[in-house]
Amino acid sequence: MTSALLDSLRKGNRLALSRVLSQVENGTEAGLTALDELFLETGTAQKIGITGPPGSGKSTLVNALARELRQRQPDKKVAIIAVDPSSPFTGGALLGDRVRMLDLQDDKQIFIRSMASRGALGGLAEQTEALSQVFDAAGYGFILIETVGAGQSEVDVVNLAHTTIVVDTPGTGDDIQSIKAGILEIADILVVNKADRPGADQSVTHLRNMVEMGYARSINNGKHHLEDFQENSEHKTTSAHWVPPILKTVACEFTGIQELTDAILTHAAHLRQSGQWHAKDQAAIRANIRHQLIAGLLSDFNQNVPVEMIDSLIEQAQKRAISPNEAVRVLLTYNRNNSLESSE
Ligand SMILES: Nc1nc2c(ncn2[C@@H]2O[C@H](COP(=O)(O)OP(=O)(O)OP(=O)(O)O)[C@@H](O)[C@H]2O)c(=O)[nH]1
Ligand SMILES: [Mg+2]
Repeated sequence: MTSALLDSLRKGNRLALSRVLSQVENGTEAGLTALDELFLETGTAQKIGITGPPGSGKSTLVNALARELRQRQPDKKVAIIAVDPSSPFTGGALLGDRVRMLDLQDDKQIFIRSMASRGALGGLAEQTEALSQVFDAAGYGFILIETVGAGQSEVDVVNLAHTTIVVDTPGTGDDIQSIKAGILEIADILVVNKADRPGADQSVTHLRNMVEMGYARSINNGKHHLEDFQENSEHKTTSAHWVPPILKTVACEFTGIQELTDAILTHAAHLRQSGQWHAKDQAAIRANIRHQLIAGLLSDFNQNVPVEMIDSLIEQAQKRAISPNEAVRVLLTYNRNNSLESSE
């Protein structure tokens, strides 16, 4: 039955796709089996992460990009994943101001999916990756992933992308520095959206200075981004030869969208030519396995070891009756013995 569903998905049936996405998101047996099968058919889609502060116009941009990408490459389908951990409702329906992307619904080669839950596969990043795999196997050539740039989990989400777009707006003031400190490093393309507002050019200049400073710093440290990437395969970084372009857009008026699309396609070509497409792909798979393994081990541990035992050992260490090391050794030994017993 599942394989009939998957065949239907492969043939482009949207209902089948929707059902498989739900199965995967809910972590059902059927969903996990589907992923096992579908993963083998992935590896062609360009995953594009769009992150930035709340209300900066990410959805509007994604909306415009989806349209432009469809026009440029009509043979490719476009998937949109809106990662919204704060709201259980589609596209944050609680906020009336938000763009709901309804005007994309007439194009049957565009598929929009919201994702609010962490799901069975671990964190948001793993969940996003799982949905991406389904879209990739279903023949979607572009996968746009929108996430609010707020914390580490969002950074993890965009780390899975081939191309990361960081969106900002004019006049965010001095705090721009702190917002951008971590997030600039993951940007392949920087966008100053709402460029119809005053201060857009200053924001561009500011961002350019910061990008150049960051680039200089990475060279002064004797490290190129590429080396960072190889050293720490879990972290996606921009390449040694890719300097992130900084673009102005007015997403709601479709201004600057062509240039942004150019940058996205150029970045993909750059990744392929430099071998980084492959490297990123391999690194993402490694990271995915590691994260799931850690989550799985932790879950096994929590099943094997009573929480009272953990609490009691913590308490003893807090009283300095035993060392933290010893507490951990006792717990790991207990876990090991217990899992041996249960598997016998
Ligand atoms: N003036 C102006 N308004 C814009 C522009 N782009 C988007 N907006 C408006 O900004 C508001 C927020 O846009 P969204 O696309 O929902 O922003 P978002 O970043 O997706 O918001 P969250 O998902 O809630 O973080 C909407 O009212 C948009 O119409 C722009 O370029 N200029
Ligand atoms: Mg949005």
